[in-house]
Amino acid sequence: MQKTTKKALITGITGQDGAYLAQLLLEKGYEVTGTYRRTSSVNFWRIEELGIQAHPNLRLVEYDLTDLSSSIRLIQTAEPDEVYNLAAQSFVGVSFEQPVATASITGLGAVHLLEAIRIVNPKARFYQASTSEMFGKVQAIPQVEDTPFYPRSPYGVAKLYAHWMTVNYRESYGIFGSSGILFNHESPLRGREFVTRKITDSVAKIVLNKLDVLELGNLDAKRDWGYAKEYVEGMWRILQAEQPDTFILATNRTETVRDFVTMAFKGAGIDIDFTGKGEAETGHCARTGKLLVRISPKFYRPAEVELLIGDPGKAMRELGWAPKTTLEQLCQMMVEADMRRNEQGFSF
Ligand code: NDP
Ligand code: GDR
Repeated sequence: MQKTTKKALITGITGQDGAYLAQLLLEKGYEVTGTYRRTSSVNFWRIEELGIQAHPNLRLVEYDLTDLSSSIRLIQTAEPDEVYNLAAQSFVGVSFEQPVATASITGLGAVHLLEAIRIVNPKARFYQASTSEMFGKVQAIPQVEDTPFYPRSPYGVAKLYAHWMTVNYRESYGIFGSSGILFNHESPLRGREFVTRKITDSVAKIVLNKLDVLELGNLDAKRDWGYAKEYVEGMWRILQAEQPDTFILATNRTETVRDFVTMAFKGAGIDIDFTGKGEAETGHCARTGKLLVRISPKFYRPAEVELLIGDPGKAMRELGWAPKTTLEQLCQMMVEADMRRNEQGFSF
């Protein structure tokens, strides 16, 4: 592989995508500056698990996206050729509880970086982590780049603001600002509050007798789930394009949360039967009849995104990007990783 001498800045390196993207860019020869938040205890388990924490070309810096002057200093000191803005309050459920903080971090935060780029280093290329949540109450199936947006959560609204500001800086100032509208992507490094990882970690705990029952919210929601490691490669391709633009990354397959639960238990050798409807629905072991899944209203959201399915045709044609890992393979990979972690007595 031809090595580059470029410099990249990744905000949110402690998150799922930040860790995988850092790994990819380091492999390509980039000098990477990755930002993390000041917290009482550091949160480097993902970059440790990938074995890149002590990489000589990786520099970790403290940064809060809500602070404009820090954003300016960050662009000054990192001198990036490419900026990947992955930092966000990214949990949809929490955004209903913390709409103002979500607007500030997930929405305005992106503008702090765009302003810093405009003022300090207007040649830097900027990637904004946009989301299928902007389609929300979907206006077309499958969703494509020009499907009208209709966000259904404070998170989706904040991301839509950041998305349009990226387009606006592109059109107003000629900034190379691109936006990847990424559909859900998962991996063993996914945070445990998101539904796929919650399911695979709970399945592992149930098999190992560390948990009795998995409690979930809406099992009918349908998502287009892909593999995060492939999606960060798509992010990189988006910034290598000749022109700044907006691209969807998705698999064009949608399944319910219930399907993912069934798949995860199957991956651990357990067949599950569902009975009942709505809040009364339960899932039982097909062999023993033991209760394994029940519904808890606390996991329902005030407004739900019922169905997402994305058409990645534009990214396939123009960037040569394509998803490869099937949902079955992804789910199996996550179940096996969580079995291993729980057997070893730790699980992040
Ligand atoms: P994660 O939640 O795993 O990571 C988010 C990162 O943002 C973490 O490093 C977090 O730090 C950091 N962060 C949060 N608040 C701040 C702040 N105020 N200042 C600086 N950093 C902050 O998200 P993912 O890796 O899954 O997603 C990456 C991006 O892509 C996010 O913007 C997300 O909204 C977006 N996205 C994700 C999709 C997915 O399916 N994964 C799909 C579409 C878009 P800490 O570790 O300290 O919390
Ligand atoms: P999402 O992901 O909201 O799509 O946002 P999440 O995994 O949180 O929810 C997916 C669907 O599952 C339903 N659900 C539950 N969700 C959680 N978290 N916990 C539960 O117990 C549960 N039960 C049912 C939800 O209602 C929802 O319909 C993710 C994030 O990564 C965003 O940052 C990103 O932008 C989008 O994906 C694309």
